[in-house]
Amino acid sequence: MKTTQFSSSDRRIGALLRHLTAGSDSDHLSSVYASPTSGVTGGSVFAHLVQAPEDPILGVTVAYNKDPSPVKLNLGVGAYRTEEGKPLVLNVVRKAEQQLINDRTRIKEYLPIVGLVEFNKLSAKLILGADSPAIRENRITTVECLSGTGSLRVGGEFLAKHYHQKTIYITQPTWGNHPKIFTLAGLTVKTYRYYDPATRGLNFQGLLEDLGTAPAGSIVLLHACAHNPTGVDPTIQQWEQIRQLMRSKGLMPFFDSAYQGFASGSLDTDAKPIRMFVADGGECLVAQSYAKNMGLYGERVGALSIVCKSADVAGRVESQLKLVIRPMYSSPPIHGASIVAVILRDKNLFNEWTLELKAMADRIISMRKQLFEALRTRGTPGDWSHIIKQIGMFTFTGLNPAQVSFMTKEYHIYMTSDGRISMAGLSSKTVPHLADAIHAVVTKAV
Ligand code: PLA
Repeated sequence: MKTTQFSSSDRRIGALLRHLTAGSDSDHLSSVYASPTSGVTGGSVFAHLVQAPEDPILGVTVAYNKDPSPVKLNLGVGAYRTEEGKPLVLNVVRKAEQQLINDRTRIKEYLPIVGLVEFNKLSAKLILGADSPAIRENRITTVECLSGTGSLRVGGEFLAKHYHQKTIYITQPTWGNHPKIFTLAGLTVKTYRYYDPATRGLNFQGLLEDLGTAPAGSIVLLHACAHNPTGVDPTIQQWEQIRQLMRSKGLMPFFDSAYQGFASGSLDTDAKPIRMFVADGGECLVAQSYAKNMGLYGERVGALSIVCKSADVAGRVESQLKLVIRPMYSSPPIHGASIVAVILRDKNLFNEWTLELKAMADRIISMRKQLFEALRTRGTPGDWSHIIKQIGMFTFTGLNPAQVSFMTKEYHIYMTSDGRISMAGLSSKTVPHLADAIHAVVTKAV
């Protein structure tokens, strides 16, 4: 056991205390204050901690914010920006918030553990379709969670506690937070082949082989659309083959739907792969996020749905989900879910939302075309057609970490070190700057 050493400053503080508390039991007090665990005078009990690295994605914004350059450009985090480079609050969101503010009957009581019940119902309908057999047969449970991340974490912990297989297969590569979320949830994380750097497309053969050899019952994480970071999605025919293979081996699908509407501009088209799996009557999990498609990033609003075989099972699953949620954060926040519910329940607002969503998706697609054209005009060596072929928020450029770091240093362009750029962060004004940087870096052979 370590003995307590009194430093000279400890002694000085002890003397001061004796002076201030003259006549009381000051010796007792001074020893309490000098205790190494008190944190007042001794060394910190956290002194052994090393400085943790910044998050590979969110840390890009930290570095960007420190850069004083007027031409700096943040293409790191997947956050939508307007042509003026500004964050966007959707018009329908403003209208919904106004409605909420005008309603004087609204209160701020705790939500139930499962969140806002109307939001949950509407979210299930949005992702599975209004005519979904699972909804009709009442064999689905949906709980409001803290955006996509929270939904994945709650789903992961639920599976770790109650599902017979503890291994989850994630795509290689994937969103950097996936392995951390599922490992901390108590699952074992393995990868399956997904992206082929040579073709900058899907390694479909590798995917089928890896899922084909995964132990029966394993959990498989599937990006519903707009795969992050590659922007490469299977075709509908390929999804059908994946579905057949997974169902034949009893693999459990866990969909991450963080970009519904952002890939094609249509909410229904982007949800198709999920609906194919639900239509076959099998079970699956779906994590939904409203961060991107409603621009509700900071509201942290999302949902976890578990499609079961019967209403009876779904009810018991929900009871167990509550046991996962209650000690984690007790119950979810009310504001974001209320905004979503107002928009999804009102036909006019819903239609207006789909138009705004389509406009965001179209702007991203137009950025792809502009960047591709800008590189072509510059005669930049290499095949850049993947910029227009890839889908969703990101382009996986193929630039290596040294090239990325050159572009950051010389051009003040910030992106993740794997060469992923957020197309949603670009505008017509900034495309030439990015194209100049890419041209320079590939012709300089960094
Ligand atoms: N799943 C995928 C595939 C994602 O890309 C993201 C966000 C999430 C889930 C979680 O989003 P949410 O919790 O905010 O709903 N990915 C971002 C942001 C956009 C991030 O890293 O947190 C990204 O830049 O990759």
